[in-house]
Amino acid sequence: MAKANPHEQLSIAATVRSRGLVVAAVAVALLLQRFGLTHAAQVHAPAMYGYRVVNVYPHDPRAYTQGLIYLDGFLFESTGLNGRSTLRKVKLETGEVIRQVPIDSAYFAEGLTDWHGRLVQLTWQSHVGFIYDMATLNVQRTFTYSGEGWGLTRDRTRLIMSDGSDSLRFLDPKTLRETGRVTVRDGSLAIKDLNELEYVRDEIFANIWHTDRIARIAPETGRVTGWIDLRGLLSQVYQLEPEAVLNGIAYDEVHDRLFVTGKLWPKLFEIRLERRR
Ligand SMILES: [Ca+2]
Repeated sequence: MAKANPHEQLSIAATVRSRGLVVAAVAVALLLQRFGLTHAAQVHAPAMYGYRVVNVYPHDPRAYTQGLIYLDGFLFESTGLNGRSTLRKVKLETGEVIRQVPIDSAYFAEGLTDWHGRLVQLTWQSHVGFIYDMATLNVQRTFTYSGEGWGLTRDRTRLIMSDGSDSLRFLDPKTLRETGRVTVRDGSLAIKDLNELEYVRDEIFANIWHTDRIARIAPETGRVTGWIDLRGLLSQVYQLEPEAVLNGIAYDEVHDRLFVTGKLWPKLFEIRLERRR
């Protein structure tokens, strides 16, 4: 083996030190970049949720569910299709329809929510909504709005409405006039086809039409904070009809129970969300 002279040894040592510094600098840069990206991803990426079934209840398989809420032991449900649209009061445990109001075949009923002893119901393309007395289910009055009516829910001061687009509108509960709107985004991606809605502990839950997914949305910004994946909830045997899709979310605020069903589904599920990431 040839022995390197002192100059060569110094040169080799300098090269090694120099390469070492470059490698260290690159490593630090990569780490910083990776940490930065990961940190950014953690801040912006929605959380993912699966589910666990807690209870299963009967649901009328002829009910083309377009609006669903829970209040004091009962579900209130709005069903769609022209000539088959209804407003109904349903006993949760048995699925028994306690009271039902048929809706003129000119209308295709859609979203439903409650407001201080009243029920508010949208229609799809008629630009007309109905307000009912919750105790009797008698119509008290109607109101109008522009565009299509899809889902409806409320927070403590406003009604919140979807119209099939990527927007959620806020309505004054007394005048039914629009007071503002947000656009729903997952990162930079617009989320359209927002359908049945439910306000759940300071978030808006929205069924995405023709999917088994529910978006969790921050009301003030429209940002999607989480996705709930409900695939496999109902056997596909019951979903041969292409429109028999997930569409119905109701929340029991008193007992923290979350219910979901779909159009023409024979079952209604109480579920618990399970965080995946
Ligand atoms: Ca609902």
